[in-house]
Amino acid sequence: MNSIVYVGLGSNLKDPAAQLARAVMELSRLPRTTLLAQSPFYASRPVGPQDQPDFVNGAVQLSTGLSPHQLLDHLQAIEQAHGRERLRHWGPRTLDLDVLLFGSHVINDSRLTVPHAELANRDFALQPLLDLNPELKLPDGRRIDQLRAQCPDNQLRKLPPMAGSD
Ligand code: A4P
Ligand code: MG
Repeated sequence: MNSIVYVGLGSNLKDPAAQLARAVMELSRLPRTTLLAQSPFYASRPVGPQDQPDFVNGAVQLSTGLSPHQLLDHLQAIEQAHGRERLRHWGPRTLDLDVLLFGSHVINDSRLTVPHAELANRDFALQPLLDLNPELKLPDGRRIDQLRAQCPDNQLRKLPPMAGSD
């Protein structure tokens, strides 16, 4: 049976909005997966080291028959194809793809923490989730809109839709 999954996208190098737009297309082509919806993109101040460019962030809602770890393998392959190098924790990156929510699964193993460990602290992840589903909740019942109201402010700015996207 398929699961409804939310994947967060982030980039702050090499034309970030274009990196995200390309990644959305690549996610829509994953095996056993359908792209259900795409959030607007937001510019945001970096969380972590400040000596790096602002980020562009967004999220997608997928329906997938992949397992969480199969999905992570695909996300990491897409990151690699975008020239991602793991240089510095929370440092600049051409593309970061995070599993924010995977149905109502709770996962804590060496490769995956789901819901994403920092989700509740990040407006640039919570706001796109709200855009996709205003009723969304964490597996423990906490509402995404309430977490959004309480989390630190990273000066989100909604970007205009990219030419050619809908
Ligand atoms: N991993 C564990 N759980 C997950 C998950 N739910 N989704 C593991 C994806 N991966 C998950 O990730 C390291 C490992 O996390 C992976 O090998 C996977 O097995 P990484 O992306 O290679 O490494 P990282 O940069 O050291 O850490 P991480 O945790 O991905 O960084 P974050 O938390 O994504 O933060 N500021 C703004 N405004 N916008 C941003 O998008 N992003 C970061 C990066 C920092 N500041 C930011 C933003
Ligand atoms: Mg990551």
